[in-house]
Amino acid sequence: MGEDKRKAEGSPEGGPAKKAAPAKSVNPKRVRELRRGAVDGSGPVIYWMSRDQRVRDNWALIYAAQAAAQRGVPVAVAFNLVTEFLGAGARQFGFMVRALRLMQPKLEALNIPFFLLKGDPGETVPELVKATGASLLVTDFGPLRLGRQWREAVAGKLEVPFHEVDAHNVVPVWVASDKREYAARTIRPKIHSKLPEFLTEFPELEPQAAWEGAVKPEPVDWDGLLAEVLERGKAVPEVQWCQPGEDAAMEALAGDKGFLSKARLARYDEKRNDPTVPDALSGLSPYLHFGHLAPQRAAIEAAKRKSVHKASVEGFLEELVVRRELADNYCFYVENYDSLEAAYDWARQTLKDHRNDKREHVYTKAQFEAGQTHDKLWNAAQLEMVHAGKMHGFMRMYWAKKILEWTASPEEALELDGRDPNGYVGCMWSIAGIHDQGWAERAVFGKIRFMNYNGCKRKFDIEKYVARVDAMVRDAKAAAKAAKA
Ligand code: FO1
Repeated sequence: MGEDKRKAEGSPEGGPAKKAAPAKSVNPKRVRELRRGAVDGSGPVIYWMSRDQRVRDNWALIYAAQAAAQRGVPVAVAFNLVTEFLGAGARQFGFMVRALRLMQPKLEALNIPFFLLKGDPGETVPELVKATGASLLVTDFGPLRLGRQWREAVAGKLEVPFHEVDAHNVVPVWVASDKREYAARTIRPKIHSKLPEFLTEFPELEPQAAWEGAVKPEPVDWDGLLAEVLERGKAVPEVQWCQPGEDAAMEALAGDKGFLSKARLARYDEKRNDPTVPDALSGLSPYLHFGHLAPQRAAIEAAKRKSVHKASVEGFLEELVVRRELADNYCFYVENYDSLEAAYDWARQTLKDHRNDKREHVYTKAQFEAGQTHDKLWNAAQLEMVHAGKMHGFMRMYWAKKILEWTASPEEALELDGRDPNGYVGCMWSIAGIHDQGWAERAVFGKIRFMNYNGCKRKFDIEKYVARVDAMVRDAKAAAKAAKA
């Protein structure tokens, strides 16, 4: 999150390990047994990919490949496409399926067949394990409820061992801390102390033993599949500014115009809370969310530039590692992470005390969605989200705070979208004080930290931001019209 949060909690000292030593094998602390048992038999290993949709820098795939190599058996990757995922539509499914399509030949070049499954993973994954006679199922870890339910359903139907690998966090979530952490200041030293062990270079994947199983993947009709997913929630179309896949992700990180290029990294420290400077931010969120980029790769590459851009690199690593992993910690240890019940007592009490305060403005969900409030700054943030598929990090905080202010109840304000631990934590920080502290009491917000228009005005040029979004919306509409014609 933004500068305000950091100021409240003190700025990070130090940083991750300066030098990333290459790891030969996967640290066993990254792995948990979801279904126990000895791995035996000559069946292949299957990696059910879900959160970490990439070939390179993927501890779950490396683990599956190593387990296979130890016994001289082949390894395959399976991805299960669901019909519904937490309100995702054409924009998200399109991005994801396009990247899967780019990934398939990369896997095949390593002799790793790719199975695209469709439907309920609780059915399709155990069926594949059975049909291929697999001796081990591996998956990647994610803290969200839905993914956990999928894994539980799969584990309940298996007769072979099932291992989960945290391929997303630099320090595996269960190693970083064994409990819900109160705030960044409590998890930060725990993460930093474990970085020398975990922030290591990834080994490269070697070509695998040839797949000799009788069950071979069916060819994927990618065009058909894409057409199918683009029908979902098509009112929100795909975005053009962000190309899917792991190569595009590496380019966005370390390419000539990437985030770690000199000019951009130099801007990050001073300008990341100024929404009028769009490319001061990393722009890596979609790649991190879909696992096209390993946060650990981003951390390794950023750390290499620390001697030149110390403040920017430290600030980025704080967001990328400490804040991101705090979000996973929260969703992992808090059952009802998306409900007000997850707030601390002080926050619940203060919201209760102010439940009946008069709201100066109350908007419906439709008014919010269409960006039709009285506040041009808020509307611009909303329209940036709708048309560009992203919202500046600083504006996210303002956006969520105002929803708390302008809805009838905090429960209603929480009905925001989020398909990522970061999204849930962002909303819960803004509305329910998660990972924050109490502030001076005021109407509606109670002791929840307040943000207002005038505060933004002091920080950046609101007119410039609104004009930038207006121009972007005009371009996006013109492009959509041209695409239809
Ligand atoms: N993961 C899957 O394994 N299958 C899907 O069909 C799928 C769709 C999807 C759509 C939008 C989105 O934002 C993420 C999506 N994911 C999907 C990835 C998902 O974030 C992770 O699998 C989570 O870890 C599951 O809880």
